[in-house]
Amino acid sequence: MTTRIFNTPEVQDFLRLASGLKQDGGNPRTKEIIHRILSDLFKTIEDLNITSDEYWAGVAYINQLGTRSEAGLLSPGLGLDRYFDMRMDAEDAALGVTDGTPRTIEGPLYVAGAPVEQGFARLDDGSDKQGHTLIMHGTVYAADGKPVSGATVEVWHANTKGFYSHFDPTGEQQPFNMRRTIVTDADGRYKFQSIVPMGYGCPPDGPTQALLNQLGRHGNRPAHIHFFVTADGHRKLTTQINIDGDPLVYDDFAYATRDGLVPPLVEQTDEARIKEEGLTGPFSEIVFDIKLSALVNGVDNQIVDRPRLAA
Ligand code: MBD
Ligand code: FE
Repeated sequence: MTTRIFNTPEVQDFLRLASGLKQDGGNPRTKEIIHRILSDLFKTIEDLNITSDEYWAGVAYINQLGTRSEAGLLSPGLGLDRYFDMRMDAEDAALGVTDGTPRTIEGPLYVAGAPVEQGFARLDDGSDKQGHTLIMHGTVYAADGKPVSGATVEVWHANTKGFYSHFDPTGEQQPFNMRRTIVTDADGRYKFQSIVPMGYGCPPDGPTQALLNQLGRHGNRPAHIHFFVTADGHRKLTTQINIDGDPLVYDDFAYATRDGLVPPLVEQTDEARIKEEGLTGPFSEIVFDIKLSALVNGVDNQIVDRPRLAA
């Protein structure tokens, strides 16, 4: 079928009608966005000759995404989260903001309300018997290069099955396992003990993985640790570090790997070092300093407000 109707006055008028643009009331921004997306969709249907069967499969797919709460998972999988980061990076470049630890995506698995600790925290509760001890620490620096005392370092990561507390399909983890908020000490330092996480995989029977399969793509992330870092006078940093050596470090389905975010993972076997940390056996160590960026004209011009789980 080669019928082309998209550019007719009738269809263009219909798009304005369906988007509420022909009447008062409602929200002008919503109307603008819906008009654009609906127009692009109508045009796509015409250009690609989308069949009714394909269209209704898509409608059912959206329902499945909702039922499984996977919209926030498909989003990074299709690179949209990364695209928002690219746009913020470009905005920074245009403003001449170049310093600071690189941002990377938040992902869908943050939970607000983790226990707050001063300077040091133990993140895991010892229940993951496959876990290899991890010690990670560093200094949070201000935009002027000075250490920041009292900065807030929120950390969250997965266990050795790649599962996060509050989202663990096995139900095995206690609330806030491997989630803490650490306040930097007088010298701007944070430190935690946990276990080395393993990579995350999309639920194999879920709609995100189903679409990735259609694209011939995998749905796995390299092992990583998430951070939000906040301090007075600075923009909130959203970032992650990858566990060096993970085979997927440069093959992340969520495209979150960035230069500067793959610190070395050093295996410590020296008895004195083990004792110094109060441990009983070898451990992995990551040293990672964080540099924040200053507010822009007194405000955090890139703060992201999104619905987040709070427990
Ligand atoms: C994750 O742990 C994650 O960080 C992202 C971005 C997507 C899925 C799972
Ligand atoms: Fe994650």
